[in-house]
Amino acid sequence: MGKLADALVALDKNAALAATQEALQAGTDPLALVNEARQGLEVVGEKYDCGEFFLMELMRAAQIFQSVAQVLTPKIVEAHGGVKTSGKVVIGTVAGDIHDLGKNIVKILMECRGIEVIDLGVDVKTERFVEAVQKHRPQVVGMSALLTASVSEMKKNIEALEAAGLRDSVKIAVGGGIVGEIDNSVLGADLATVDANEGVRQIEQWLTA
Ligand code: B12
Repeated sequence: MGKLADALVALDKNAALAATQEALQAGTDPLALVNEARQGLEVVGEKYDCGEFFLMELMRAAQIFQSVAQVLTPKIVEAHGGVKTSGKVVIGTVAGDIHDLGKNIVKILMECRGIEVIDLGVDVKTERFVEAVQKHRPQVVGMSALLTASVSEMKKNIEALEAAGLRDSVKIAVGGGIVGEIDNSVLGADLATVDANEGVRQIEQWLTA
């Protein structure tokens, strides 16, 4: 792991910000730093899982990530904002799940490339996804999920879109930690990824096809 990931695991905000600045000055792509920070948070999660860290530490790590993301946001816009794609995406973290750090990065990345993003926030119930698709008529629906329990919510949302006759009008992209641990054929999404850049590249292809 790099210095940024190490600093996150050490819950050291100053070291995380210093490592971020140092890497940016050395020309590192800001999205590579998001990935590195994500790796650090995975270790934080493992420490929480095995009882070495508690909720307090999880929250501290999330705060540090947010401070780092504040520094990275303008750099992401600078480095990845060149292309202008038109289209609309509805995105949200599924019901019962309040993790949004990853979703917010995906949102920034889409917005800086000209995509209109309707962000439903966190803990988004199935009906709200369906209503938003009916109201805004997006080409793409994005769902973020990090909890094991969220897998069934994603499935439920896709089935509800199908039942409402809306499934064929949208492409569905799912992301977030738990997505890396499941077989997408269970969900039937058009794309499942834990890489924001890959996700947004595919979404752009859909929007320009
Ligand atoms: C930070 C964190 C928190 C923070 C969240 C702050 C916030 N505003 O999001 C806080 C402290 C609030 C929190 C709370 C909880 N957490 Co938590 N948390 C984490 C942690 C450490 C990091 C998650 C994270 O933000 N990663 C960084 C981001 C950038 O990564 P990402 O979300 O994967 O996003 C990237 C990609 O996936 C992709 N992406 C994301 N979304 C989308 C969407 C689309 C469409 C696309 C294309 C791509 C995409 O792009 C992003 C950038 O590359 C994880 C550990 C882990 N392994 O993930 C645990 C973890 C997810 N949490 C866990 C748990 C258990 C909880 C709590 C239940 C704890 C508790 N007892 O209260 C609560 C849940 C509350 C709830 N109802 O949701 C468990 C989940 C276990 C499970 N499998 O169910 C984990 C895995 C920790 C662990 N190992 O035990 N948590």
